[in-house]
Amino acid sequence: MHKPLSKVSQMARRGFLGLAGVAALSDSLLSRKRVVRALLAKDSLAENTGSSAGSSRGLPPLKITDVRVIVTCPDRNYVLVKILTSEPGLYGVGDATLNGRELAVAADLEQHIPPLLIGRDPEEIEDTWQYLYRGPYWRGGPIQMTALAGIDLALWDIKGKRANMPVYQLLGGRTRTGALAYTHASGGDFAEVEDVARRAMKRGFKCVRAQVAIPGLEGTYGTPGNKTPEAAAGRVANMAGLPHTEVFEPTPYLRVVPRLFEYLRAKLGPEVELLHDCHEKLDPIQAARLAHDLEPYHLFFLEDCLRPEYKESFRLIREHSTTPLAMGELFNSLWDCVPLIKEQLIDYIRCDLGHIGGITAARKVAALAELFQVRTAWHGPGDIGPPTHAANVHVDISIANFGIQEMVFFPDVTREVISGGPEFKDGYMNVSDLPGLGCDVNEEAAKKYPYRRAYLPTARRKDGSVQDW
Ligand code: CS2
Ligand code: MG
Repeated sequence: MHKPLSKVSQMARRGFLGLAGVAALSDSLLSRKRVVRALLAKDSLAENTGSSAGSSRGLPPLKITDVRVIVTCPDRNYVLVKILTSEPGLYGVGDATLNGRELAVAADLEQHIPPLLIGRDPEEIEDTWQYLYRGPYWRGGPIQMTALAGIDLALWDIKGKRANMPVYQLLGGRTRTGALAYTHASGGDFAEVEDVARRAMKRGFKCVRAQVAIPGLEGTYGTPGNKTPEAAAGRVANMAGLPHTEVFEPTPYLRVVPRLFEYLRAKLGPEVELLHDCHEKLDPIQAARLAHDLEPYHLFFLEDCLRPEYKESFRLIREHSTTPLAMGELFNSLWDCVPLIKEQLIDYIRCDLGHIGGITAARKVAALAELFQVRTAWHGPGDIGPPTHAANVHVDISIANFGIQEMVFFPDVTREVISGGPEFKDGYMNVSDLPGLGCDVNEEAAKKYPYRRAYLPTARRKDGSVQDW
């Protein structure tokens, strides 16, 4: 039976419990303070070191005050990020467009990322990159890396504006007067490809990527659909915001493509640089055969012969051909690039800055590639926005191992919403000397063009089985 305590010991116990309570309370307060301090630490590493990037130039510490996501569809869907700061009028613009999954990236940028960024010092780009890449624990993948890329581009834009320098100057300054560019020449037949290529050459292009429709196959990547009922059905599917399915068979493709380049070399001569995108369609031995059969036509590079999951199989292509190889637009992580670069199984790394984590990631890929004499050929199609194209060129003109830059011309309706971006002249691309990336977004204009659901095409073999598009 429990002996009742004397008055004194009851008071002593109450005192002790009180003390213990206070200690616990202060302890939890302490730990809570510690938590809050840790949380606040996100404010900026700088504050903890007493030197922020700004303070060294007598500027007040800078904080991110808002992350705005703009989803718009002038000619096609784009997802843009605008990071606002505590300095009135100072903001950064980034691009986070992932074709066919735009809203998934927008949700990440609207729901999950802002609470992690607001209050941080936007000048701490590398720390923010590491925090957003490793912080979520679940890392990588096209959705997160596209969202991270959008943030990264906007932060480099802010740093350039605050330093009153174009981003390429922050990256070490110019290594070249411009970035050699290539554009697309696609056609329903050889003559049409020749015609489009000639027009591009007249426009100043020294390098042209050639893609041709394969007779008997409904829709081949990179070519205008032909006039068959299936093609019409495909266009209807698109209008309904559903993926259109093309049909692909390797045999006719492997027969026709070498003949296309034989034809183009005969018509266009030896000077023009020619490229081709296999678009991840072939099995290893088919890719080895194609690379071998294309050797006589001296391609600048043959792109994405294999699916990104099969890096090992590039060895087989190397064993059978000296055609230069490019790979990488489907890579979402720096680490995806390592084996192909380290073993020099490719000659051009073709990452998409918009899907691998932005400028911070790209300059690391470029640095690794330089060590193994692999050159860059960043992805530059029409379904990533002008800010990513600008970032491509800022990196291109500030690295030693630049190779070539894919480019497209954006229609006026897109330029109404997203201004700036790299310019093309006499075969080369360049960026302006405006501070930052040199792009801006017109939010009012963006509102005029609401998002429209759309998908990339898919592909199947004639036996109905799934094939890479
Ligand atoms: C292509 C792209 O330009 C290229 O190299 O691979 O156009 C690609 O098909 C699209 O970006 C897919 O979204
Ligand atoms: Mg490609």
